[in-house]
Amino acid sequence: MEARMPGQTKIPCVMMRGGTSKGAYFLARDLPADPDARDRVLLAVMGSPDTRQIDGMGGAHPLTSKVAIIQPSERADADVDYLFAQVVVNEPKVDVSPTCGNILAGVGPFAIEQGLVKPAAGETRVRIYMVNTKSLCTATVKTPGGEVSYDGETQISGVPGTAAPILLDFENTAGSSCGALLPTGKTRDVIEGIPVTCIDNGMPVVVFAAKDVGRTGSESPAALNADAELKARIEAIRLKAGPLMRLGDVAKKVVPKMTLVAPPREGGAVATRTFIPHVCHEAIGVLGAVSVATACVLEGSATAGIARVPEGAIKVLSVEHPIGEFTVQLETKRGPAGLEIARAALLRTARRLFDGNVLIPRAVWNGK
Ligand code: NQM
Repeated sequence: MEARMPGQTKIPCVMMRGGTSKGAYFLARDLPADPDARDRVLLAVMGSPDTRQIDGMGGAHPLTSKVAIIQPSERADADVDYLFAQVVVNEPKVDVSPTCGNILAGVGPFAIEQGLVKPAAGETRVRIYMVNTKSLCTATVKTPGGEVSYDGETQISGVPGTAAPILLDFENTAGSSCGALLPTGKTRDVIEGIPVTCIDNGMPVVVFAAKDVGRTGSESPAALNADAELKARIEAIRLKAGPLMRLGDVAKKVVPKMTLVAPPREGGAVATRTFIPHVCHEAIGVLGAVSVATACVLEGSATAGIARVPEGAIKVLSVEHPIGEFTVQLETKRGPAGLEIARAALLRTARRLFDGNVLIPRAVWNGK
């Protein structure tokens, strides 16, 4: 429970790096139960709305303005429930429509260290119910001697050094937010004159060829962020794609994400540049990468003639992005409606960075 400070309410909080993102992790019981009050508190935690988030903990970028809310699960197939919240940097908005696979990487260690999951000797499997998308992930966390270990030899693009691997194993992510893997019913649509694949294998993404919008797909995120003409064009496609993807009006939502694809340059399966959705990602999101990799394996998608797809039922695809690559393993099978994705697995790392309390001005929440 929260304690009082003169003029402020104190909330237990852990800051973690999860994959290539960073955020505040809370136990659900420490936050207001009412969603409106909770969102006001989360805006105050991060210091939004403000481009610099100077009066809060946020890092002034979508990838460092994220929140995980964890509680023991009442489901038989899960240990903990994980609700993700994207705190928008420069608007008074908190979006719980998507999940986040990077912040997810910290959920297993957090659940063990907060005593919600009993660690095993060696490694501990934490079954996580992702509340936003109503889907399941099993995280395997290194726990030598029954304690979370963050040390290890796994390197992921976008994070300096190496750390202990956290295996994320996703089941049935197809249609997580949109109700179907291909929510428009087609592998390829044309929106605003551009051939696109609207796909949701854990994250709603609109995939289209960089060359179709007059770009190479090798531009830097800084160049793309400065490209007002491209951003306006992408937003026009996104606003039309939202209702077609059964997401309704997406003007105030952070989904779908928008991914430009180009032929691989580093020996991978495909090169990408992803808008999330108004800022270009320095890398690519976890479930964003799973959805893009899935588009690559579907015949006739917007990646046809661009992506290099390996043979076999288990496909390992290296999704190239501005600062490296993201390896996704997809287990495919033939179903009545064509190729289906049974499972997606990938490796991330995480680290507990700070363990303490955040302080919320009394005017925002008086702790009741
Ligand atoms: O797609 C960024 C990130 C993400 C989300 C975004 C993510 C995912 O890099 O699962 O990880 O797409 O907004 O954290």
